[in-house]
Amino acid sequence: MEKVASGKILSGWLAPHPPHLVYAENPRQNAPKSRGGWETLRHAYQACRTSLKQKKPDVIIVHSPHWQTVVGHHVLCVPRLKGLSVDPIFPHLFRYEFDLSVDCELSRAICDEGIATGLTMQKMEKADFRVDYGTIVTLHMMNPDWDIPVVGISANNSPYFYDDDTAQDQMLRLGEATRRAVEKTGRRAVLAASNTLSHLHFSKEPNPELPEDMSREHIFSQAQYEWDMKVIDMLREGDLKSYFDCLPRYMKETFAEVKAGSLTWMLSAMGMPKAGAQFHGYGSVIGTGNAVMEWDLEAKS
Ligand code: 2X7
Ligand code: FE2
Repeated sequence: MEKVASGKILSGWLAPHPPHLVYAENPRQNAPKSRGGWETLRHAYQACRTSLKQKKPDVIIVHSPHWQTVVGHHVLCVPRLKGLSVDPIFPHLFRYEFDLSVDCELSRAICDEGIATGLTMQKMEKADFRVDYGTIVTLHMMNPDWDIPVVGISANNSPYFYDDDTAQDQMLRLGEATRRAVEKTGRRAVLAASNTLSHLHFSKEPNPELPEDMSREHIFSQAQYEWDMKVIDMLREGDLKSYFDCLPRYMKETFAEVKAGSLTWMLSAMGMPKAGAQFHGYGSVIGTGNAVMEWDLEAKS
């Protein structure tokens, strides 16, 4: 896809990936079947589906915590990827036949821009690569028609062995590199930060006979719930300073999955928007806290 006009990021979504959401929806691609469940989150994703139909972006770019890479940030760079993706913890809920188109020109541009800013970057060019469930669940929940090309970016774990600040700083730079790549390639892009919020969870399924038993689903602790509400409020108000100030404590006290960097990457790519995010829904999945939220960069303030 060759374009010369300056591209832009149209919107960004906090788009969590518990495999339970796909399981509950019973799409043809997923082998396990359910009686439903987790409706508040699934209904929240409906807003994203409607928005994508209206905006018709050229590409969705997703950063996933479950594609973990040790040496640098990797970017999917195979035009068509097909195969079976299985959640290693919840194989009884998620065995999904994926078939996705990758915008490789944009992938290459993100790699080049990342390298130019001093990041270690790698193009993932293995034709039979098995795409992680985080990438797939987020993309399925956003666009079950799979009719928009995608770019997937990995979560580089190594900086965290050094410290959280270094890791988050890399995500800020990766976000800026992503924005420059979108602009230079002329793409109209939608971003997805594939992150759960608070992430302490039950170590056993409350009802193994019926994983979708909603009478047994609840947040892990009141403290975790209060943290999530505080963070959601900051994001709704566009108070990113307070958010980044409390991020180290939030990550430590709730094991928040934003530690993987997806949300930091997305906020940076969007230029740290002053306008608040729109909140579409919150729900717990096996005790974790999950919110679907939207930054519509085209909305009139
Ligand atoms: O990866 C996940 C997650 N982030 C949250 C909840 C349940 C399962 O998987
Ligand atoms: Fe996760």
